[in-house]
Formats: sequence, C-alpha cells, structure tokens
Amino acid sequence: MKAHDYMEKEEHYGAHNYHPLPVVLERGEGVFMWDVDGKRYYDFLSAYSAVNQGHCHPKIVNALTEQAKTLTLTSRAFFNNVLGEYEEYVTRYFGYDKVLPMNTGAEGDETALKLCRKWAYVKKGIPENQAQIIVCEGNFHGRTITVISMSTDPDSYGGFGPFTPGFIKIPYNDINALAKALESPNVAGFLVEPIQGEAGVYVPDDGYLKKAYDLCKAKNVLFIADEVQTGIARTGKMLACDHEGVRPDILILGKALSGGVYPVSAVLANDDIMLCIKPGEHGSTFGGNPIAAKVGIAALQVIKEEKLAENSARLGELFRSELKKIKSEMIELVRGKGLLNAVVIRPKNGKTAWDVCLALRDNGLLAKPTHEHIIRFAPPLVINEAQIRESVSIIAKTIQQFA
Ligand code: IF1
Repeated sequence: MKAHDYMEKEEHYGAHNYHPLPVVLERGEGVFMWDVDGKRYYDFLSAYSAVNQGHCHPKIVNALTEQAKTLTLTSRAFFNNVLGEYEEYVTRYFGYDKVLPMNTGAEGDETALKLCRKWAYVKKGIPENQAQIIVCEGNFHGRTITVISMSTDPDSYGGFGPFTPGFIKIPYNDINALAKALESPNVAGFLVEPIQGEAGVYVPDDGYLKKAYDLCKAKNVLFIADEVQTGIARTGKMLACDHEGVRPDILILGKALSGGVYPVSAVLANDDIMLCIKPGEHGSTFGGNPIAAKVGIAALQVIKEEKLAENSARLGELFRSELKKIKSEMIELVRGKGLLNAVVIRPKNGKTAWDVCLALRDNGLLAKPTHEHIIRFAPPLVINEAQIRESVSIIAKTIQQFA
C-alpha cells in the first residue's frame, strides 16, 4: 500500500471527526517520525504534548512490555501488586496525599469536577445541586458532554446540547472577572489551564495564577489546574503552576504521564478533598491498571533522570529567540513557555498556516495549525540544541519560500 491508500482507507472506514495533515507515519524514535515511504520528520507536535519523553522511549516501552507479559488488567474489584507502588510514587513525586487514576485527560477533568462538587456538599456546605464551578473562555478540557458544557468554542459544543449546568464562564487572564464571579456564595471551584493550549498557546500575565489562587483561598474555593497539556516538564518546570509557586488543590494530569505509550491520567488532591469520594461513587474499568501503573512510574522517572524540565526551559528560550530572528511578514508573533510554543501566522497571498504546515512537512518537520492562523511548535523534550537549530533553519527556509 502507498500513502494514498492508507489515507483513503481511513477516509472510507473511519468517522470524519478529524482533518489530518496528509502524511502517513509508521515509526517513531526520540524526536523523529518516519512515514511509509521512509521519509524522516522532526515531530513538532509530540501528539499534543503526550510524547514529551520522545517516541518509543526504551525505558517506558520496556515497562509496558514486561508488565503486558505478566498481568494487564484486574479491574479495581481486586487489589494488584503494582498499583500501590505507582500511587506512592506519583503522590510523593507531586506532593499530594492521594491520587485517583483514570485513563484520558477528559476523564481526569470529569473526575476533578465530580470531586469538587462532592467536596462542596460534604465539606463546604453548599446546598445540594447548587454548586458552581468557574471556568475560562477559550478553555479546552476534552470532548465529553460535561466537558464541552464548559466550552465557549462552537466547534466543540455546537449541536451537542443539552448541556450540563453549573458553570460560570469568565474571560481568561482577567483577575477582576474572577474576583467578581467569586462573590457568588455557591462557587465550589475554579478550573483553569495554566497556559491555554487549544486557544493557541495563550500564556497569561505573570502573577495571574498566583493572584487567582489567593482569591480562591480567601473564598474557600478549590483551585483546580488542568495540567494535562502543560504538565510533566512541557513548559520548563515539572508543572506550569510551579512557575508561580502555586500548588493546586486539585491537579489533573494526562498525556505525558505515560510518555504517549498508553492512556494514563490522574487526579491528585489531599485527603480532606479526595476522601469525600467513597467506594462505589467513581471509577473506571481500566483506571490504575497494572500496565498503566508501571508505565506511569517509568515515564515520570525519565523526566527526572534526563532532566527534561531543564532542557525544555533552556531550549525553549533558544527556540523562541531564534524564531524571532526570522525576517518575514508572515510571522506576526512568537509566544510560549519552555517547549510549548506557537507562531501566529499572517496570511499572505491567500496562503495560511495550513499551507505553511504542508510546506514544513515537505521540508521534514511536522506541526499542526490551530484556529486557522496559529501553528503550535512543541517537540519532544529530549530534543538537543543542534536539533533545535536545524529545526529553526527548516522553519526559516519554509517561511521564506512564501516570500
Ligand atoms: C484531540 C487541542 C491540544 C487538553 C487539556 C484535557 C484534554 C486536553 C488541557 C483532554 C486534550 C487534545 C486532545 C486532542 C487535541 C488536543 C488539543 F488542540 F484540542 F486543544 F492538545 F491542544 N485538558 N487536548 O489539552 O485529554 O481526553 O484527549 O486525553 O484530538 O481532541 P484527552
């Protein structure tokens, strides 16, 4: 089969809920992926920041295959001999009393919302069914009905109503709007992405997260951070909240918690919050399964052993400063933190971010546009300085082709 045949098969038999860049990949290693014709590409998407540790990291793949040969799934009806080891490891790693393991990011967000509501009724004393959770315009937390009920993007929620009530939507990066929303007595939580990914890598003002956290504390409202995309060293610290010394009351992780080899997500909180959920009130068949547990430990070990947060911080600075040197009217803006970056493209002669991504592909670098005019650049964090420089020269050459 040729590339064209693979794409046609997906088009024919798969639901049309995606519009992929036309490239058919068959292998990955570190920062590179290869297509079915053997052409090599720099991966500058990292599966939306799931592959922070690099493609097919041997240590993580080994954890997966060894456990897969031994015991894959027990369900949570029984104990198993690796879940506790993982739970101890992940809670100490991030400094929380307890973890609730799930699989996908959206499930992590759903879990955090349920936990927050339960806490509101059991601990805060909000009247039953009255709890409100504040969320931000432009958010992206996943695809389930409740999660899209928080969305302000018609592509996400349009045609999928009726929606889950109980959310107050305020502008992102607007501390006054938060203060005002917090005046309502039935507010239980504030759910926020420390950097908005889908919105186009929108970095809030310095101090926003800290001020938001302090306002929440003053009102006995839970500060809930969705670090599914920004966490696990992506932005140059273990968590994006670490940049401001904020420790969320509820922390949601996913994606790179497995290095991209398996769906692993987690919700972390201290006992006063986490123990509000009792046996039988929440769970998942696959959540916390033995493979996920072993993979999670290995993926987190790799982050520390290979100093990927430090690498992300240093090479992120270099990447942005080199990109800013490219002389082209098509580059309107470069922004980001660590290796979570975006370039805002000014269309030229009808050529958009999509056309730039097609040309980048032809020149050996894969990236994906978001919102028509923004290109996200987020390579695996194992990238080195020479590779960053080569990638920048590919981007520069590509942009200059449009001159
Ligand atoms: C897709 C975006 C990124 C997330 C945050 C939860 C989830 C996500 C902050 C849900 C997922 C993904 C999903 C992916 C595209 C992607 C994305 F462009 F849509 F916004 F990364 F930027 N919280 N983000 O970013 O996690 O349930 O998918 O495991 O194809 O929908 P999930």
